[in-house]
Amino acid sequence: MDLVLHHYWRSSSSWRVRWALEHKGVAYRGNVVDLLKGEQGAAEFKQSSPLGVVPCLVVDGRALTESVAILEWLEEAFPEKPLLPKDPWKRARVRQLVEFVNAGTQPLQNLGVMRHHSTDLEQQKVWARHWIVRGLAALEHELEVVAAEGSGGKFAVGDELTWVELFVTPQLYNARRFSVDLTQLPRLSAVDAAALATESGLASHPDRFQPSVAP
Ligand SMILES: N[C@@H](CCC(=O)N[C@@H](CS)C(=O)NCC(=O)O)C(=O)O
Repeated sequence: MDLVLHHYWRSSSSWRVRWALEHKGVAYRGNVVDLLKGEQGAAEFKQSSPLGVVPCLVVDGRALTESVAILEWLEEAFPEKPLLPKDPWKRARVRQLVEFVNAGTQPLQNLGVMRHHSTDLEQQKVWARHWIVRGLAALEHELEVVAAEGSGGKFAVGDELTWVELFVTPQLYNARRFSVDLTQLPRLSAVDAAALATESGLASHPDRFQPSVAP
């Protein structure tokens, strides 16, 4: 199977997919789409990713976008080292927390949305911070609910890495870029620390793909 991942080093949605591929030990070739240069808007790239966003995983010539759909496919095509718990209720919790980031936070602070909101860089940051603070507060609250019902553990849901960390840690990485105060988020911070201590978390980290340090 031939896998090509179109991604960008600092894109949080790209990190989710790099992380899942690393965790499962699935080999892929990477292709950088430079978001700051506007390469995501190129007509050729939009044939594969009509919204002009990364990530885009091309599987034997077939392009798949949307990180949740990609992670679902990876889970089914490569069931070894699962990133979803077995228990149906815990799986539902994972999907719920993922959507807090995927639908409720990241789309509101995406590059294209920030630029549409304002051309002023400071105004863009104020906008992004607002939605990130809102999303992270909701996540922190819900992690408490998950722990209280007995679904918690070393990671957000249970003692194994799940999709939650693949969404939460990149979102916290964004939060730091936008100077969001994380001191009131102890549960999220603990989940983040545990996630960043995993091999796959480090191997897929944006720092490793930064153009100046990338091999
Ligand atoms: N829901 C999409 C989000 C993709 C997305 O927003 N990607 C961002 C980077 S994290 C992007 O490519 N932005 C380019 C732009 O806004 O111009 C997914 O989960 O894959």
